Amino acid sequence: MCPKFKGDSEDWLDDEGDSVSAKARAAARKSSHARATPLAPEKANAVVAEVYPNQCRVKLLADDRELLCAFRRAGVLQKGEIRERSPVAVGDLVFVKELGTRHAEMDQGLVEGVCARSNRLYRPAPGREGTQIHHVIAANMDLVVIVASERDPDFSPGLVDRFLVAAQAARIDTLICATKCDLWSVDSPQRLAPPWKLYLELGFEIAEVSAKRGDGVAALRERLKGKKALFCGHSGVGKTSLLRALLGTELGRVGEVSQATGKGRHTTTATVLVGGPDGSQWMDSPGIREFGLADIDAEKLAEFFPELGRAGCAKTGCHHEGEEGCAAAATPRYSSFRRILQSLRSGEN
Ligand SMILES: Nc1nc2c(ncn2[C@@H]2O[C@H](COP(=O)(O)OP(=O)(O)O)[C@@H](O)[C@H]2O)c(=O)[nH]1
Ligand SMILES: [Mg+2]
Ligand SMILES: [Zn+2]
Repeated sequence: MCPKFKGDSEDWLDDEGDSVSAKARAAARKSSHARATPLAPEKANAVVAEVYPNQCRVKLLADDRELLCAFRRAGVLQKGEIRERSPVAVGDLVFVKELGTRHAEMDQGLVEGVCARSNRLYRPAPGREGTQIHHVIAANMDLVVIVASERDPDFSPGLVDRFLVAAQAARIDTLICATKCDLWSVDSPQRLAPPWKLYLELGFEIAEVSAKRGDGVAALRERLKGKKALFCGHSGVGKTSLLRALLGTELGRVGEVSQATGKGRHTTTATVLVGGPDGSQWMDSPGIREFGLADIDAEKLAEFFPELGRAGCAKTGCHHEGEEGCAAAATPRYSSFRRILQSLRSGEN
């Protein structure tokens, strides 16, 4: 038996054919939603490495072998009010069956079930007919590596704070990676300079690296060993270069596999699990502008900015929202806080 590998639709549910009425499709979707039950994580035999329309590439946990898989509908549809754009996301643990056939130079398989996740990060995306769907960037992470450069491109504090809030809200550890340190002036100890000084003082972990010169790469490799880590940040900050430096030559394979399936484009527009030593699962992502913060209650946002509370006005019941005499207004991340708060209130997320 060979799975049907279908076209280029962005939405895997779009493949149901025009002859079926919209009503019937909706009913089918509803009933299949009700059927799906996530598997226990110990049932997994593979991890999702890359997602294409209607299929995905997985790595078998036993021997790292890769399979190109289609989805068994009943096995992958998940419960939930907001649909996800794909039936699986990179980092998902899955149970797959090998089919004993080959396509585009890869052995084929079928995803029969998806395991319950420990966490996920997603981006809200527009669905059909004005609905909202979730585009899951990655699932099951131990660590979010927030990659940022001081210049080329310039440091973007708002983006780093957004990533920090989203990861902390999803209860995932964070590491800020200060890249391109070869561009810093040799004479000044830049580690203690802004913007890094601020984050160090707030208690965040910072790794200083240069993919180009190799500074900090061995220490970072050690820190990330065995971890499921998502690399994220503004495009151009050096995520892919850093992963290449951490992995040596292994990263070259990513593009090749994608070309084989005719989906080369996707390596730059979606997350890819690139592997790593000793069972590490390192994931490269495209330049993500934001993670979904929709699950965060606006009233609770200040918890992710503990320095606001420490500024001295909280005792008086101040919400740090522009009140007269608010001491928190002088803290460095105050404008980030206000901007994120505003976007939560306006429902932009
Ligand atoms: N000077 C310097 N340039 C770097 C370094 N790392 C990456 N770059 C350059 O920054 C640009 C963007 O790198 P890339 O890895 O594609 O960034 P990504 O978009 O975050 O994946 C490329 O031109 C790289 O050569 C570094 O450590 N030092
Ligand atoms: Mg990149
Ligand atoms: Zn205040």
